[in-house]
Amino acid sequence: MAFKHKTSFLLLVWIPSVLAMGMSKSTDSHKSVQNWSFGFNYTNSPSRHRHPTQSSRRIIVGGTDNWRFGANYTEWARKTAPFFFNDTLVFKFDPPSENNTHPHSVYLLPNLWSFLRCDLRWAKQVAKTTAGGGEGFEFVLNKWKPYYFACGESNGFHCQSGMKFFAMPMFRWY
Ligand SMILES: *[C@@H]1O[C@H](CO)[C@@H](O)[C@H](O)[C@H]1NC(C)=O
Ligand SMILES: *[C@@H]1O[C@H](CO)[C@@H](O)[C@H](O)[C@H]1NC(C)=O
Ligand SMILES: *[C@@H]1O[C@H](CO)[C@@H](O)[C@H](O)[C@H]1NC(C)=O
Ligand SMILES: *[C@@H]1O[C@H](CO)[C@@H](O)[C@H](O)[C@H]1NC(C)=O
Ligand SMILES: *[C@@H]1O[C@H](CO)[C@@H](O)[C@H](O)[C@H]1NC(C)=O
Ligand SMILES: [Cu+2]
Repeated sequence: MAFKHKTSFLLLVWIPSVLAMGMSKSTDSHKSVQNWSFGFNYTNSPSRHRHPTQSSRRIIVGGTDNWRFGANYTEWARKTAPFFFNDTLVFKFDPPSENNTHPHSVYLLPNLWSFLRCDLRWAKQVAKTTAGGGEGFEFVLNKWKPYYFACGESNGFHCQSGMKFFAMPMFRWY
């Protein structure tokens, strides 16, 4: 059920935006300004009031929870979105130690299907279990593509328990 829900959400976002881009090409090709908002409501987005020269945001994944077992990062991402180009995601998690025998990591999953199933077979590890200490592991959203993040530990169990989220960086419109 959750699968269907997420897939239809993506279709709702992508199909209208693709159509809108195609239409603007044929009818509004004389206009130089592209509308990249894709119909999202940015009214309560904090970056709306930011000055263009202000540097990109540094976002702690999970907020005060950091990157830990038991938190639901789909929920977190829903509350935190939209993400923007060049936003830096910071994953903070304790390295393995005698007191931390179940550490975390960060993987990028290749597609929505792997993401929904927490299938790590073609995933790319971007942060080792030791990388999240101190200031944390930093990841810059510098491509226009969907990013599927997940913890890769315990053979997908952490991912299935909520340690995964999706981020699609947006263009700023100023
Ligand atoms: C862009 O599209 C959104 C949603 O369709 C609309 O609310 C907004 O006014 C548009 N902005 C411009 C500059 O056309
Ligand atoms: C956008 O969100 C704000 C705050 O939640 C709301 O007041 C406003 O009516 C919304 N605008 C549209 C076009 O949905
Ligand atoms: C993102 O950062 C890179 C490197 O600092 C910069 O060259 C690029 O212009 C930035 N892009 C946007 C859309 O801010
Ligand atoms: C592990 O916990 C014990 C007891 O709280 C503490 O004495 C010890 O220093 C901790 N070890 C590490 C590596 O943090
Ligand atoms: C996390 O929250 C989402 C959205 O509310 C929900 O669909 C999902 O089942 C939750 N995941 C877990 C592991 O509880
Ligand atoms: Cu984990």
